[in-house]
Amino acid sequence: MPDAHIDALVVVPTYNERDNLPILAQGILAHPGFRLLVVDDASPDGTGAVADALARQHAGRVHVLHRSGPRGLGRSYVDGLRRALDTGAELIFQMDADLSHNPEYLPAMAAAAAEYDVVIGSRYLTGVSVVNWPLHRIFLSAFANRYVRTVTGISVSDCTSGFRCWRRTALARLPLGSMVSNGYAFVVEMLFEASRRGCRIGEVPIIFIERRQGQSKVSARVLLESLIVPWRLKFRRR
Ligand SMILES: Nc1nc2c(ncn2[C@@H]2O[C@H](COP(=O)(O)OP(=O)(O)OP(=O)(O)O)[C@@H](O)[C@H]2O)c(=O)[nH]1
Ligand SMILES: [Mg+2]
Repeated sequence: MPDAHIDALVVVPTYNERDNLPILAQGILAHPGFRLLVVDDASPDGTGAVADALARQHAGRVHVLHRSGPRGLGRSYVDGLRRALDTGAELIFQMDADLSHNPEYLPAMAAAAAEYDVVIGSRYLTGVSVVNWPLHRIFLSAFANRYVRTVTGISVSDCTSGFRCWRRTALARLPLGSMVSNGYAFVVEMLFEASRRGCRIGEVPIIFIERRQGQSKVSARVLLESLIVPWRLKFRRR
């Protein structure tokens, strides 16, 4: 049964996701008690204007944060999560805009947050649940997870998943002002900080679908950062 008392805000960073965003928004807003915060990095394809139109159409349920200056997934999350905490939402979600993360999982993740401080939408809880990934991509992701777990000691089956639900109290304890990752490694850094603060980390199985439209933004630079950040975390002072 859907919980009528859910107060959740889903933070979605976007860069060139014009065609995906309206579909995602519809899926999120289908759940009572869920709001959406789009964090757009001045996308050249006009995603920001699409987000503004959604905000007008769904006043009070869709919000937009327009960023300027250096772009980045980590930077966008810092700004978006801070704004989310300011709104007073009880549950704060992170998810990708490219339809890889199905909004149908939102209620199950919210329900699990009754027992955990952070709930991860996990691809590796029951084998490997990814659709449309070539074999080399599966190996790369499996390697990345093992690498991060080994170096940092985080004991979660999917520590690189960007689909998460935070209790606001847990999120508020993270040092958002002193994170070192600008790109993709940011999700790992968040989990590391949560883990060493004693947050209870839960996982809910999801099936991950590879993006069908729009372009990946994974660059060599962001990949390199993902290799280095786990070591920085390991040797970071308490
Ligand atoms: N605001 C903002 N969002 C970004 C940036 N880079 C990526 N994103 C968003 O972050 C999410 C994940 O990016 P993707 O390009 O899908 O990365 P990925 O899922 O690892 O790669 P794919 O397999 O190609 O989908 C998407 O919603 C992107 O639009 C950025 O620099 N700024
Ligand atoms: Mg993606």
